Amino acid sequence: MRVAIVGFPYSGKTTLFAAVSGVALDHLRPAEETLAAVKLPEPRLDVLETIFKPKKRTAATIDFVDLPGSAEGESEHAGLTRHLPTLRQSDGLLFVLRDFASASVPPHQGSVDPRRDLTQLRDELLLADLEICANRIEKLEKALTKPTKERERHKHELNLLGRCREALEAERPLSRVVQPGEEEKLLRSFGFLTQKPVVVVLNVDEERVAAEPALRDPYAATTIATCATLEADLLQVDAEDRGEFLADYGIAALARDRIVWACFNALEMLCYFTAGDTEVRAWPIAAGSTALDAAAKIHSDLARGFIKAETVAFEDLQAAGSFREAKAAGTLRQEPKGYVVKDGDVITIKFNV
Ligand SMILES: Nc1nc2c(ncn2[C@@H]2O[C@H](COP(=O)(O)OP(=O)(O)O)[C@@H](O)[C@H]2O)c(=O)[nH]1
Ligand SMILES: [Mg+2]
Repeated sequence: MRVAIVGFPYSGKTTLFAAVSGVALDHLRPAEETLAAVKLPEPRLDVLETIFKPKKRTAATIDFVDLPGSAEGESEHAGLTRHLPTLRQSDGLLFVLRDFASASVPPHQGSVDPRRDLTQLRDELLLADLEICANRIEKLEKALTKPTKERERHKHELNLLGRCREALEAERPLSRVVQPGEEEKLLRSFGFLTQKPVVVVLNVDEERVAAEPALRDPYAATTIATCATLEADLLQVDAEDRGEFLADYGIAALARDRIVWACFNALEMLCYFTAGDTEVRAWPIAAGSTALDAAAKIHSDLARGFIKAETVAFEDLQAAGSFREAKAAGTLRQEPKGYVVKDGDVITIKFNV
């Protein structure tokens, strides 16, 4: 799973990337595409650690990508266009909107206006999708003038893309048009940008970090206000001393965890766990996945020889204190291949190969 950070120059993308990834800013090269695997903050793993006392703890991760800004003399539009392939290959987008004043850092188009920037950013993505859509429609129409074996399939695709084009022309992102399942699968190879889930970060002045975001993107899963420089600075402060600083700004915690979780949730993922005395581990999986999918994620042998999934909800395991006690309490269930995994399930796959 990969989330790409998108925004206009000097909106604070690289600073936010540092705050989210924990990579110190002076180690970053803003001129290069940078990727970091960020651990999903997971208090439930702490509890599993106390129960199982394992040798190893493995958190789920999401990859975040920071893109370089426009090159010298290159327009913002051209700079963004250059990165479109990376964006298309990402599963989600994190928009950074500038909402801080700074005499030394020039804002996009000469003024701080996050609402305008959001519209412009969305327009760029809509246009990029429209271009791909139109090109493909043209090809399909041409193909349909000849009798081919794929005629029915092409007609179907043309119909869907026609709807997509209509939506894009009306400035509606494809996430609002495309049905999950078959349609979504058909369009996946295009890497449409407006089909991707979005989390918006409003990068505000330090003085306003405690306030509710002054703007909400109706098409985004979540909008979070934070101050990227403050986040990045405070991350470098020892956790014990951090509380005092946070209190000075009127906030209880860094926004970092919320941002990472917002991205994870926007991607429609959930976590199940495996637990034992060698390892406790969180496994990210797409919502709607089955016990068999969960087994396959761990190892192909587990899927091949799948017998059953011994499953207990995290809360029930916590209350019971062990698998044995959960079994005695009747909260440990035997689930078949087709069982739809729930967030927080602690699963032991029984298998035979
Ligand atoms: N005052 C203030 N400055 C910021 C904030 N976020 C980023 N900056 C500054 O804005 C400049 C551009 O930030 P950077 O993260 O490189 O932006 P990018 O071009 O979007 O990657 C840097 O000098 C940052 O220190 C913020 O929240 N408040
Ligand atoms: Mg940057």
